[in-house]
Amino acid sequence: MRAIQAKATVLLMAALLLVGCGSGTGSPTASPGAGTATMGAVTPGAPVITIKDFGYGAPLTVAPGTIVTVTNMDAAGHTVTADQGQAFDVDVRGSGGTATFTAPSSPGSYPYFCTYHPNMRGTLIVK
Ligand SMILES: [Cu+2]
Repeated sequence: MRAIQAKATVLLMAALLLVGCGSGTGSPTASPGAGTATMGAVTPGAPVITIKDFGYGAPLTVAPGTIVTVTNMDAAGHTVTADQGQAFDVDVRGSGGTATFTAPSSPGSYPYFCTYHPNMRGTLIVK
């Protein structure tokens, strides 16, 4: 009888340990998730143009005067240069380089290109 009870106790403790480990692994995973959600709420204020494979991606729509961050995932350097006027013009180093510029204050559609690779074209929409 005692041997069976001891076994049962060991099994119970093992089960508790497993549960403890399970919840221990679960909660740290949940906490960063909540943190990411909080950061996600901040992200809309910091729009990003990601340059990849010599492309700017889909047109980005921002409010007038917004600070736009440009991230360049290519090895080559690129620029984000407005077609007209000097609305914006930034040089972004390759391999994860970043730069920021301020979106124009007047609403409109602002096509831009890369001065190194003029076939690269994108559009910033301000409204
Ligand atoms: Cu380029």
